[in-house]
Amino acid sequence: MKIDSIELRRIRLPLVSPFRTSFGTQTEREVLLLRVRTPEAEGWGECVAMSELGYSAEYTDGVEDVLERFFLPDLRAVDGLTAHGVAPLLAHHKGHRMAKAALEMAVLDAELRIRGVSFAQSFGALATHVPSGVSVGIMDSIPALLDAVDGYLQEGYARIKLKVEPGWDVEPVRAVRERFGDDVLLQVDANTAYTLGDAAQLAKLDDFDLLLIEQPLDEEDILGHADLAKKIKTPVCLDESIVSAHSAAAAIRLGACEIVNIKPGRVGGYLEALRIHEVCRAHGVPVWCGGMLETGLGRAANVALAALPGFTLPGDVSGSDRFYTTDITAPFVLRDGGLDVPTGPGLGVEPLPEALDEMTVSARELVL
Ligand code: OSB
Ligand code: MG
Repeated sequence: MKIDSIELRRIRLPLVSPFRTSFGTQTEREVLLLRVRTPEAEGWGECVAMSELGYSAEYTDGVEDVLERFFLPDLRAVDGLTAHGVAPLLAHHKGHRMAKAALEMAVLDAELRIRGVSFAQSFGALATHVPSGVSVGIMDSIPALLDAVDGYLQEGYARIKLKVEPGWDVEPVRAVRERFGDDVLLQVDANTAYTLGDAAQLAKLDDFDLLLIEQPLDEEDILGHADLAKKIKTPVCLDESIVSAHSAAAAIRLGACEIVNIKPGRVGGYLEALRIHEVCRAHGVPVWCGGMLETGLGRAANVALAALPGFTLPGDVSGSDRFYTTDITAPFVLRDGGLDVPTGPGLGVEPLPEALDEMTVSARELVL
């Protein structure tokens, strides 16, 4: 496939309500979109990097710099690029998986649109509908949290994930269990806010029959997670620590996780995400699809991934209105507690020009 140019477009979307995690509070999402233009089709990529460094070492301005300074010359030097060729082409550049993932996604979208194949088809995903979980931020009070959870349960969400941090863990979990009962699928996400010294506190969560605790310790602390797993009953799930199929295999072997949150943008792209899914399936490790407040573009691809058979737990694939009043694509709307898997070629969705323009902060074209 010949690429003529790549548009780098920054958009800004206000959040419907502040989203607080152990690493900070977001009130808006700035997203870097890539539009790969080829003679036959356009392809869209969405970068999951955030503007700041709370979740990852990558950040939006840095991604733009890496794309232009290091990846562009490689793209110019090659002709006939395919989605499967992106990772090998860029492998000599260390790290920067979020930048790589965004580029690969855009190339894959263009390629599949040309071939008339959907993301889900190309992944070998057979499910047509996937259950939706929702990630619920840290709140100012327990009543405010219970109101939020109540709203999501009324909407039909299949699973609730509570963001936790020291000082906001056992009490919110207890309150949600007391109010909504033991049947609610419930899990927590600490985004690295604890240390192994907090094991006794985290063990207090054992009473609440949680599906999992996500990334309690530092992202590099694989052995700490293995030790913690022996001290608590709640299954440990890794998010930030899983950056590749290699790291997933190592974490599983070391007993650091019983469950994996796969975020395509964090691991270098959907193709590496597929490899992680296979590694986990071979080990009998359940996986679920994480989210990074994606617009409809990234959401479409995540829903397709979540339709694979190893994704046996509901993912953070909520309706567009969980975060945004107006999405840049036709919104993903919750139906029967889940989302329909797009069936059209490529992502199966595209930005609505007016919405896209309205939210655009800047756009520039890198000519190949
Ligand atoms: O840790 O899963 C996380 C959002 C931003 C950064 C990190 C995380 C999250 C979420 C998922 O919890 C939000 C979503 O539904 O997209
Ligand atoms: Mg997480």
